[in-house]
Amino acid sequence: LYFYDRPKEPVFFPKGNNDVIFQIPEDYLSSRSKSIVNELPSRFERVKEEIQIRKIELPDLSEPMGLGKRENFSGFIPYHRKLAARVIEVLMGMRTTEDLRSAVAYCRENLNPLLFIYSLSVAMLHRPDTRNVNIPPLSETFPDKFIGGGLLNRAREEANIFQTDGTRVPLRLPLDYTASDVEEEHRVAYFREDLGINLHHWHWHLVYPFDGPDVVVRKDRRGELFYYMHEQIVARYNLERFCNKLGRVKRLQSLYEPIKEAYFPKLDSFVASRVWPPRNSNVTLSDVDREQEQLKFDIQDLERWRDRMFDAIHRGTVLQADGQEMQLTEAGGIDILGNMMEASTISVNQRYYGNLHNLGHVALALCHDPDNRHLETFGVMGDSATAMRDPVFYRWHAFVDDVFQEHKATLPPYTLQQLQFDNVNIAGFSVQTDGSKAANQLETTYDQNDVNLTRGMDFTPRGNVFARITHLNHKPFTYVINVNNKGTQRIGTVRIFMAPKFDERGITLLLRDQRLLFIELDRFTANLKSGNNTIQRKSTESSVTIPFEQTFRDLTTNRPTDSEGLSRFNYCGCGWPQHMLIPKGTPEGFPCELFVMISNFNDDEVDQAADAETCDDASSYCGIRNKKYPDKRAMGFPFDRPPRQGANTLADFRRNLPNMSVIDVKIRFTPPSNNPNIVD
Ligand code: CUO
Repeated sequence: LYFYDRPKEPVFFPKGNNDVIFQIPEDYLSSRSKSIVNELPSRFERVKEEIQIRKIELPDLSEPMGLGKRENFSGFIPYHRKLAARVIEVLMGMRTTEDLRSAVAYCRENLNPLLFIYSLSVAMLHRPDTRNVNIPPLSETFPDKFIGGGLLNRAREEANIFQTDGTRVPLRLPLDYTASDVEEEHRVAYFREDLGINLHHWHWHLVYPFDGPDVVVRKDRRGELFYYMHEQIVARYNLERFCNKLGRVKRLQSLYEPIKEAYFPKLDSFVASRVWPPRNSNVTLSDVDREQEQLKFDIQDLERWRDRMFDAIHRGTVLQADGQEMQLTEAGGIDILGNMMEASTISVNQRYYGNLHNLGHVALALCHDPDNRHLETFGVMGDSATAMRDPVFYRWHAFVDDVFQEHKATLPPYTLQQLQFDNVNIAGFSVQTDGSKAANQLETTYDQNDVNLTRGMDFTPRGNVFARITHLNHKPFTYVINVNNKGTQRIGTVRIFMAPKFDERGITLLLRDQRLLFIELDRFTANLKSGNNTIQRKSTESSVTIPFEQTFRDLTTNRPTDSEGLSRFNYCGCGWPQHMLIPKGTPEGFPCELFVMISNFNDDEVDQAADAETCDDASSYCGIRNKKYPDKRAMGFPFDRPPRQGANTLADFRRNLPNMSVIDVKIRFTPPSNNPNIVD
């Protein structure tokens, strides 16, 4: 984990607050390091621990070393992906942990720091000897990707200011710093720029990298999860938009039209030593031709790939590289399309179906300098850690989702038989916010919490520096579900979703549209004994989210560990942040419908070895580490397909299905002015 500390510095600099140093073989050092390593006696003064790095025979890494240390790195760029895949392959191939440590020391010293951290993280997540080690959140390693508004410069300037108890005053990051309210898109900036949401997205793409050895890329239903996780992001964004009197996000349909939405990220980039480039209003996309990143493609290529995907969807088959057709089946079609769209290296026929989603990110990220004439690097859309900040991310993913929905519309609607659970009736359903008198009311507000910047930045004198972040949050709540089981004891899967009741004009939503706005809140199994059952489930237990503490506290260093230094808890970094589970709502109470369904676990169960290695805090959007996705049904079931004939509304949909229930809920937002805990 010390390798994650201040990744821009030479590897032999002191690490952590304990001033640990690595003793590195001379041969591993870059020429720059060799010239200074012996001239820095001060680095030894405070040293408490030395870690010896053994020299080993290393495979050739000259290709990845070709990416300059001060250049930018993007997983969306095929050339960069190839470089990372090579590093991942080398790190995955190290036979022992000691060899791995040696290879990592070499890489850390000689590779571009962004490429290094990305590749190291993917390898750590996938190697049997390191996958239970919690990698530090990227916000600590590279706070510059998450915290803007000049706060990091202030942190440096104020590093000498201490309070009487010896700690530093946390630096407040204002909630509003990227635009003014003249820009209506800014109303949902609290969502787009949320630290936890961006960390989730970065982590998701680490768990599901585009390229690398098979064990890293080839995962159960990864294409489907690419579709589902991003579909949920768009749905969640639309809910936030409704709460802020904005219409649904418009898909980026025509790639030649000016893009109305501008974005000025105001993030400083430590590595490229410049700010992230902004995008003005009404910019159009251009063909990309940049030698630096070995990028050359036309906007027309994107359109051609899109048309070919639509063609495959309408024909129901895809063309494989060998010319054979492959069926887009009811169960597996979406997975094929997800891999094809993304595109990962397991795409069925990348030569023909191309690299639509990734290169869309790249075209958008480089629209300010498509031929590199200004020597500018890419914008936030080019990095999975920053892409969700930009309004155009959602327009692009609304387009991507539209392609998937075209496929979903070709599938037969679920029949009553597929939706029912014999003799299981939901007799009562409610939700109760802790400490609130009102029933079926969810309560949100802004909160403040701290993020430690010390791992990513060097401060003199030493000691923690915190950024105080203002973010949306909700009060914990509990679902109460009364279930009457007229049959024998059985197991059910409880599925909880929420959607707005009305559209942006205040008209009751038809299920055809509402189904695309349902956000998953939880999914869990429940034992149903014969007779009456009361199920109580807390919001903090959600299968969608990771615990709050994971976003805002440095768990990797403050957590009890076993004798090998491994975490005793099974937190996994991937997961929607708990504090963003519930949309913002409105002061008067934003009306939603809360839906619960219990399906027969016999139909949902997935065959898999019940070994101890799980990391399933947030399996709904992230799957389970090294295991199959834990639910056999299509992701998003029962709303992933258009409803059956005649089921125009949610009420029609659940008619004759007593294993479902719907209640009206309100999301009430308390503005920060009424919250004494918030200081701006
Ligand atoms: Cu996650 Cu477009 O895939 O960003």
